[in-house]
Amino acid sequence: MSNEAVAAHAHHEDYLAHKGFRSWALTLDHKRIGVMYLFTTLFFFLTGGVLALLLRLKLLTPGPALFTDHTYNVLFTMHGVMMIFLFIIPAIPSSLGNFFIPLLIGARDVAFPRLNLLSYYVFLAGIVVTIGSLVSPMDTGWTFYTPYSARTGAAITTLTLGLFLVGMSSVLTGLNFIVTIHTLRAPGMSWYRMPLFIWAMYATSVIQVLSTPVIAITLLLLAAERLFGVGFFDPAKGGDPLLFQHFFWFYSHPVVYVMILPAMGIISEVIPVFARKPIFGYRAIAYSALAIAFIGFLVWGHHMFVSGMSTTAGVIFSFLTFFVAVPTGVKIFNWIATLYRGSIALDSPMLWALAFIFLFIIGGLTGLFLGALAVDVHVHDTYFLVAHFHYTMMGGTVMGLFAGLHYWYPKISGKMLNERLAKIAWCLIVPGFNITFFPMFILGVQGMPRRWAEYPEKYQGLNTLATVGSWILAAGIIIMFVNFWRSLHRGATAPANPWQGNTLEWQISSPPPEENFEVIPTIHEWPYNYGTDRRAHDGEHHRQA
Ligand code: HEM
Ligand SMILES: [Cu+2]
Repeated sequence: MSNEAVAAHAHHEDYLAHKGFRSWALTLDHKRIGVMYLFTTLFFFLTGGVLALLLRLKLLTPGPALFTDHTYNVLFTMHGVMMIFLFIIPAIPSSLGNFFIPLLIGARDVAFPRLNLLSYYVFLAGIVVTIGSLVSPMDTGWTFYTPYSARTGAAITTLTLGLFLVGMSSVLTGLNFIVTIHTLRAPGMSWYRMPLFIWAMYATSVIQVLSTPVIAITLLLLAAERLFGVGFFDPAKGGDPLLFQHFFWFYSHPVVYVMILPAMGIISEVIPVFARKPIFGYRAIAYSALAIAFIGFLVWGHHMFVSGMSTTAGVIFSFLTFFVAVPTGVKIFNWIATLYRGSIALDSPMLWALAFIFLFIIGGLTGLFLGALAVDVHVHDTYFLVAHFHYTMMGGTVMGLFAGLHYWYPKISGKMLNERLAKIAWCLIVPGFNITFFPMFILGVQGMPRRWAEYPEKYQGLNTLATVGSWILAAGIIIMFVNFWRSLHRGATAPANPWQGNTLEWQISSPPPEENFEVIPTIHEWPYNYGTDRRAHDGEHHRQA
């Protein structure tokens, strides 16, 4: 479009202006599709959370209570399946990624808007089929290990089809993002001028595209085994159960980085804005995302130390696992170096970013314990693992998501959140989280196995503490969602740039216009020049960027 044509189009409305079901259901606007993903994934966060509270309620006391052991198995499986496949894997990429990738690179939409909408409907179809498998609910845990999963009467075949569709949606979205980032960056936005959230989403998309087909095929093989009795994994039929675990973790380990990298991307955006300092070590942060994505493909065997894999393989996987810690440590070091001597504003997005750093350090370091072959043999399948993955997934990814939601809420909704409510929620969630999950490290070292519906008396104290913690955590989450909801109607009108950010999304109105940019901006510098006079230092920026 010529500039005049854009100007003629200039009085366009914001992207929320059109109302009505059809305008949403048939939209090709990446922002609306992002919002639809946001509602869908947050719905499963809350539903999975209710299941978690039920699990914890049952574990309040050691003996039989509330429901049967089989029901407990079904509940933790559903909790895991919902949290992993329907919430945490898609949450940040498909909602905030969809909404913000085009805005941050100065594009009017993603490369393939129709494919984007299709991805959403494939995701929905996958959800419907997955939930449909509840007619005969699965009790295998979210990892569906064979041979049990090949034999159980639960509706595993239905579930595999559902997750196959969810995975397909994820591949389509990943492809769309990769092409978008390659082809639609605004003029002047070289790779080293891209915001770090884009680098993170790029690395994430690569993992999604390369690893998801592996789980898709694994699920198909499992379905074929159940439907036609082919012996891939069941030793009774000549199959190999270890093969299933190799396939499963070849996907599922890289996927933990699909969960965490986007959150790290958000943290890299929030910290420089609220510390008013240029991000420290931009290139190191950017490359470490790619390094994490790459090394992530080499370490799947650390989930299988006690599976009967050879000792040599165990030692090699253990050794390689420690390499992932290096780029992760680089990122954490750089965030802390950015904070150092910054002029720090403790607005809610920053509070969530700090919670992320604190909790993720605990999650990451305990991951090294688990990666050490000898230690893992002791704590394998105990509550130590449960504590570790909740610290990384909830303490890491979910806190990163909360940081992103508080940071970008004004842009998405056009309204400001209530800061007081946001802080009250933070003051409940962060301690509540620690009270819930820290005792589990101790329980694990003491030897309490995971997935037990009942436990010996000696574990009661810490279990009761954890359950009480889950109530505090839940109270905080309810307050946070009340804030999200209330601010939609009652929040103050958001200015274009409430946090004085330099990235492109803040240079347009809140909520953004339908076409994002009236004129596609030309980029002259990287977006992290905080605390300096932008124009006076222009020459320097060019060298930095
Ligand atoms: C309110 C917060 C939460 C509480 C109280 C909670 C509690 C629990 C409990 C009691 C279990 C069963 C542990 C076992 O016996 O192995 C569990 C398992 C699990 N949780 Fe959570 N959880 C919460 C949030 C999350 C989140 C946010 C995620 C990921 C995004 C998550 C992912 C998982 C997974 C993957 C399992 C393993 C399920 C399985 O063993 O098949 N949880 N959780
Ligand atoms: Cu792993």
